[in-house]
Amino acid sequence: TTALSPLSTQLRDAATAALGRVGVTAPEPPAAGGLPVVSPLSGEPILTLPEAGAADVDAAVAAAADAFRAWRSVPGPARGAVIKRLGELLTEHKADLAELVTIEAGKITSEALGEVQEMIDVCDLAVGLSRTLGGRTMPSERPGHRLMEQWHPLGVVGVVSAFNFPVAVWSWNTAIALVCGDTVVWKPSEKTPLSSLASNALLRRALAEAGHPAAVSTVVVGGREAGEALVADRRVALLSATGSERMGQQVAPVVAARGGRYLLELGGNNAAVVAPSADLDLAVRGIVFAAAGTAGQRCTTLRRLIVHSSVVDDVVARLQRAYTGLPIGDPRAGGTLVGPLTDAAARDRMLAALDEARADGGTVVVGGEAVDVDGAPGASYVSPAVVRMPAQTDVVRRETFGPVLYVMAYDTLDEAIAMHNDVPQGLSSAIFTMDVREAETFLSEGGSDCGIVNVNIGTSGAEIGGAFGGEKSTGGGRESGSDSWKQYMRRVTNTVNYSTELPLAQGVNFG
Ligand code: UN1
Repeated sequence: TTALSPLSTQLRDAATAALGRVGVTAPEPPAAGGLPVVSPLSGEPILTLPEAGAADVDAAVAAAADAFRAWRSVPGPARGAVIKRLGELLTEHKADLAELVTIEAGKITSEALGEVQEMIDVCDLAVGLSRTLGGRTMPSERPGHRLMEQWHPLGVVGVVSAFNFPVAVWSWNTAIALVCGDTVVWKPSEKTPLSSLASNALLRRALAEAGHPAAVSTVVVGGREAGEALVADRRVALLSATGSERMGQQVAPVVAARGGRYLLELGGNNAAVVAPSADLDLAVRGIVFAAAGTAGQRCTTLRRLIVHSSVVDDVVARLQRAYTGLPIGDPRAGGTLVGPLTDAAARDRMLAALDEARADGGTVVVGGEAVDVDGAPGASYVSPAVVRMPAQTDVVRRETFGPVLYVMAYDTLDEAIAMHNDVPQGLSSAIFTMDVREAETFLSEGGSDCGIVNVNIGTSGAEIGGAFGGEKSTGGGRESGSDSWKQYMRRVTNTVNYSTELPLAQGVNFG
C-alpha cells in the first residue's frame, strides 16, 4: 500500500473497478508471499493474489472430474445454451474485460476489444457445434450389420495459456470443450490472473443460472508448481498448452508418458514473401499491422520478410516511413498503436537479438530502441524495428517475442520458399503477389510448410472459423474452428448386428 506510483494506483483502481463490474471481488493478499500482478503499463505490481500450488490443482481436478460425470450427460444443445449465455455476458462486459486485458497484457484498446470479440465469436461457433457434433456411418461388409461411430465427451481438459492472448485462447478451448461435454481446469499465465478470474466468473454465472455445478470450469491462479501439477495429473485427459517451444518440449513427454493427449500451440517465426507483382500499398499496410501490432507479441506476429530483389529497396523505404510514424505509448490512449512489452526481460531479449543481428552483418533500418514514456519509468516500451539482413542467420531462425522484422532478399520463388521453410517453427505465413501461379504454388504442398498460409493478407489476425495452429516446433495442434472439436472428444466405433446370422469379418470361419 506504500510506494505505489500514481500510474500504478490508477491501474489498480481501474482493474478493481472493472473486476467489480464483472462481479468479482479482488482476492485479499495473503499474509506472506503471494503472486504479484505486474502491469506492463507501469512495470510495477498493482495487486498481490494468493498463489495456488499443487494441492489446489489436485482439488480443482478432483472437482472437475466429479462434475464431468454429470456434465457429460447433459444434452449437447443444453450445454450449448450455457455457452450462448456466456457469449451474451461477454458482450455485456466487453469493455470491462478488454480493460483488464489492456492493464495486464499491455494491448491497445482496439486489440483488447478484438480479443474479447474473438471470445464471443468462438461462443457462437460452439453453440452451433452443440447441435452438430456428428459421427459417420460406414457400409458394413456383413449383411444385416451397421457400422458407425459416435463422439463422446473426453473428460477433464487442462488449459495452460499465455499472457499475450490471456482470454481468447482459453475461450477457444473452453467454449468447445464444454459443448463437447468436458470440464475444464485453467492455469492462466501468472501475468494475467485478473482477466482470467473475470472470464471464468462470467462462465460460472452462466453455469449457475442454468443450475450446473461451478466445477465444470475452474481457474487456478498460480505459477510453475501449479502448471506442472496440472500437466502431470492422470485425470486430465487432454492438456492444451500455449507458450514457448521450450515449454512444449517439457510438457509433451510428461503427458505422453501418462497416456494423456496434448494439444500444443508453441512458437511461431512467421514470414511473408513479397513478390515483384505485389500491390505494395496493400502489402506494406498488412506487414506493419502483422509485424508491429500487439508490439510484436502474437504467436502469429510477422517476424521475417522475404522480398524480391527488384522491390526490396522500395519496400524497406516504405516500411521505414510507416514505422517512423507509429505512435508508441500508453495503450489506453486513443491513437496509440504500440503499447509496452510485457516486461524488462522481453525488452532485453529484443535488444540482445538486435545486437546479434548487427554482428551477423544486419543493419537496423528503423527503431529497435528502448523508449521512455512519461510517468511510466518502470515500463518496457520499445520502438518496432526493421532489420536488413544479408542472410537468414541463427538469430533470424529463432523466435524473439517482440517487434523485430528481419528483411531478406530473394531472386527466384523456389529460393524464397526454401528460405521461408528453413526455420524450426511452422505456424503462419503469407505471400503478397498478383500472380496466380505464385500464389497457388505457395499454397500447395510444395509451398509454405505452415498450418496457416495466406495470400495478400498478413500472418496474424486469424478468424475463429478456421483451425488454428502449426507444424514442426509449433507443436502440431489445431484449436478453434473447422473440426478441431474432435480433439476434445473420444471416438467410439460401433458394429451392430441386426440379423439372425453371425458372419465373421474378413470371411473368417470359426467352427
Ligand atoms: C496467439 O498469439 O497466441 O491469429 C493467438 C491471431 C489471433 C490469435 C493469436 N487470432 O493473431
